[in-house]
Amino acid sequence: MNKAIDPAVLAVAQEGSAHPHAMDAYWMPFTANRQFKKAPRLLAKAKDMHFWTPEGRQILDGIAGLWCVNAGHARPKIVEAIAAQAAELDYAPPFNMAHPKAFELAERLVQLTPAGLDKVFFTNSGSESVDTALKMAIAYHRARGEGTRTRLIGRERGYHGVNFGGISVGGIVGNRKTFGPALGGIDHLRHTHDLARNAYSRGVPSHGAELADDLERLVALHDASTIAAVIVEPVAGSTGVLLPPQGYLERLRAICDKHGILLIFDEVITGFGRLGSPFAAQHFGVTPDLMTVAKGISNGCVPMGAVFCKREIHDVFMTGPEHVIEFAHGYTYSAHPLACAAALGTLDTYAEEGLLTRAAQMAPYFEDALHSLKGARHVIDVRNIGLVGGVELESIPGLPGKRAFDIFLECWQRGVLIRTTGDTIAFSPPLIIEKQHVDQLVGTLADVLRTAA
Ligand code: PXG
Repeated sequence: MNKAIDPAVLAVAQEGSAHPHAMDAYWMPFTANRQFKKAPRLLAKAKDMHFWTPEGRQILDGIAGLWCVNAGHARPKIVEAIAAQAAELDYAPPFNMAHPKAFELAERLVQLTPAGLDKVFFTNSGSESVDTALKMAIAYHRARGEGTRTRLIGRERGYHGVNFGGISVGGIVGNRKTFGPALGGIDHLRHTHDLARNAYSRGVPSHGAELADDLERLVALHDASTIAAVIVEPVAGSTGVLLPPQGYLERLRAICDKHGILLIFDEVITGFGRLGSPFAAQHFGVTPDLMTVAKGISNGCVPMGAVFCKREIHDVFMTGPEHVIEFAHGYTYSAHPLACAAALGTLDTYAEEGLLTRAAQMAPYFEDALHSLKGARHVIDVRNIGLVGGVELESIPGLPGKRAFDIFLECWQRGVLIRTTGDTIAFSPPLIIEKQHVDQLVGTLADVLRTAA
């Protein structure tokens, strides 16, 4: 049937672009769309520690984009690598085929991981890495003859992305409210956030290692023979910068070992230098069996994620007939050439500038600056580790999240980009940050808090 063509559509088709200010079509992710479109915050350009708006206003990036631009914006090695790759080999199918940079990147990556984590499977996001790791864990147990081990254990207040596996092991009440029960056969450890005992800890808090014993409770309830894996963020980022109590991760590791349960660290935020070591596993001296990453692997420039696993886990899959696909999983864009090029440029930049350990040098200054906010209006806790900071505010009764979001808007007006989660303000700046940037980030927040409702 012929439909009359809308003249506006025709104009777009002929001119090749929509009206530059049209905002109707784009349904924005994790955004209050109607509020945003009434007062848009647009970013037009970025370099090193800064964004610029289309009007040319400079914004200091206090959150590395979204916890991902660890080397800072528009770094030359990365930009050049992506451009050259796009011209040379834009795409290569990753199933039954490969391109050289995928192997080169994998070899480079496993030199950075804790000893033993020397196999890597590529994905395109943190959410995909999480679902990949969960599937790998279940398939591993089945391949070694323990097919009853299918249960997955997450933790309250955990964030593991937005896919069905990730929201199932995650501990976000809104996901269960909105999207239904998701996967069955899941249980959760208690979260470790304890303001009464641990407020204003510098670095990891002293109290709460015993919360790892919650895993023993779940083993007693479900039996170890039904449990495949436990997944936790070594430091929970997007649910409010929650640090592991001293000794907690060690205890979790020991209980997993005792019961043959795989331990998965979700290092999507903590990976690639955020805490001052390449990975949180090294920072805490606890090695998981599987480790999920994304974000900083490619400096946020081209989407990429990965799952690292122990050689023993990988090898269990490599036992059947050689012509059979060992792990029936993967994505059209796994090890995409542009992502591999971006990641190689990123690793070069990290290495040349010592960025994977730079957070350790900057941490004391960052910690002192953040803790100067103790006593500021509305502040009820300050948390920090490496180059991650959390400033928790007392909520406005009945309006959770509103106080922090209003402060986010005011900081934006004053040229500083922060992130809020509930009523916690999060900092996670590019690892190239200098002291004067720390002063500006914390100073702006201190000024805004003075007059905040
Ligand atoms: N695991 C963890 C620990 C994450 O932090 C994901 C998985 C999912 O990654 P993708 O690439 O699928 O988004 C994340 C993502 C925030 C915020 O506001 C944090 C994330 C994503 C969006 C917002 O702190 N982390």
